[in-house]
Amino acid sequence: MTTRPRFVDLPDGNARGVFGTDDQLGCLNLLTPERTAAAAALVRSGTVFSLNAPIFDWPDPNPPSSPRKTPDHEVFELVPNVVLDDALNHFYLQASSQWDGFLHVRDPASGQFYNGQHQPRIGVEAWAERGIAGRGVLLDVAAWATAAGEDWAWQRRRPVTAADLEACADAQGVAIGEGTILLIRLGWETGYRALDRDGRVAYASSGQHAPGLEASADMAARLWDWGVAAVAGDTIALEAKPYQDPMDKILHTLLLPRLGLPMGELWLLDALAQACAAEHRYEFFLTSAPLNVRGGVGTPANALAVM
Ligand code: UVW
Repeated sequence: MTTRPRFVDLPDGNARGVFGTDDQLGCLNLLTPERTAAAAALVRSGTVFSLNAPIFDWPDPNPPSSPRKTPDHEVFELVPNVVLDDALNHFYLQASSQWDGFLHVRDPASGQFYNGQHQPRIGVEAWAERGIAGRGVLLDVAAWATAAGEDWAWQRRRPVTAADLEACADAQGVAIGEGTILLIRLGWETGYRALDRDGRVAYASSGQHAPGLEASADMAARLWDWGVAAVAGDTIALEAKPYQDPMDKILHTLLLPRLGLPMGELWLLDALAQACAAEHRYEFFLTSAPLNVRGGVGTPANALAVM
């Protein structure tokens, strides 16, 4: 691969054409076969961490503003008394642990999806046909901030800056090189698990405040210049919620249509974070198999980390 431009050299922070005029993989192109092979060498104990929450009840309920219907799982007999079959009704691809695909957000300034795509033509099938595998790095921002004496709260808006990410990586002794799949733990899983049903309903109707990545050119620049191939976290939006900027300034816009950087949300990261802390090792082999849905806007992550 030829040298990528630095963020400062991208016109309007837009990477259109950097990976080819017809490209629909964006920063996933940084997961080269050489890097994936090197990442496989990170497997030592062979312990596998599934990073996927249940499809139907994480989070539950979805926010009242969401048009998502209540899902249900139908099991039926295909051959009486012998063969069962099943179906997921109201299966929302962006409920639960997921990737936001490039058709999730248009750039409000240009009306274009990633790489100048005007019409929603190619979706997550492009990622599914390729598959995602490479070096994962976890930044446990919640643990880092708490250790630094901050009063961290999983249900309070707290923008995490590029400088925070750098300091957290330094404290953990991990480098984020080109082709890293970056996981950001914000402590959301722990907090949400502890809520009872009434607490979850109250949280859903109160705007789902959460810490998350800062929506700024500085953050977009840090992720791009590091060479992050994809970035995911444990909260609902990955970026701090509620959004405070107009739609052309939210991180979703800066990353998806402009940089072609996949964003993952609602990933389960607690068990992996515990293992990383115990081993003082924050890098691992990571795989994700997006669903092959033609024109898919998002997809379950189907992500595994292997230590
Ligand atoms: C937006 O609301 C923009 O994104 P998501 O549904 O991924 O949080």
